[in-house]
Amino acid sequence: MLKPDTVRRKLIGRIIQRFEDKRLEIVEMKMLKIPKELAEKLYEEHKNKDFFKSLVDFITSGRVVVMVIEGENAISVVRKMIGKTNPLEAEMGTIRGDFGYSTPDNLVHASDSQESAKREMQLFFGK
Ligand code: DGI
Repeated sequence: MLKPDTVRRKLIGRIIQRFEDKRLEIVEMKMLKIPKELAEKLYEEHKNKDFFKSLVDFITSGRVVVMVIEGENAISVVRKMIGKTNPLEAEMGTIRGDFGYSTPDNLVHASDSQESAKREMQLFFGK
């Protein structure tokens, strides 16, 4: 997912380009403004954390782009490309390392396991 900061900063094209340059395949894509209830489901695992409210407020603050990306080992490849959660700790050369400076506006979200990929595809694409 390209988060609202990516859309606001007009970085959609540059970030998608990186995935395509890596030869990953985008097989589904859409833009939407996430409703609060869906954001709370997406970030369910963090519901008891002190940053939960700011996370939900941020992810619902503007339009996002959600995609299904395919490729061999796509989950680990994409996670590697986006870098660590905190952009200040993310390596240069990663998306968060190159474009980010803080959370929650760390540009992208990516599923971290097959289970979360399935769950998140269901949440956003209904299949
Ligand atoms: O998969 P990630 O986005 O790298 O990380 P995650 O799924 O553990 O957390 C989801 C988002 O929640 C993350 O992009 C930013 C926010 N977050 C996670 N851990 C922290 C955090 N925000 C703050 N302020 N502090 C945290 O420790």
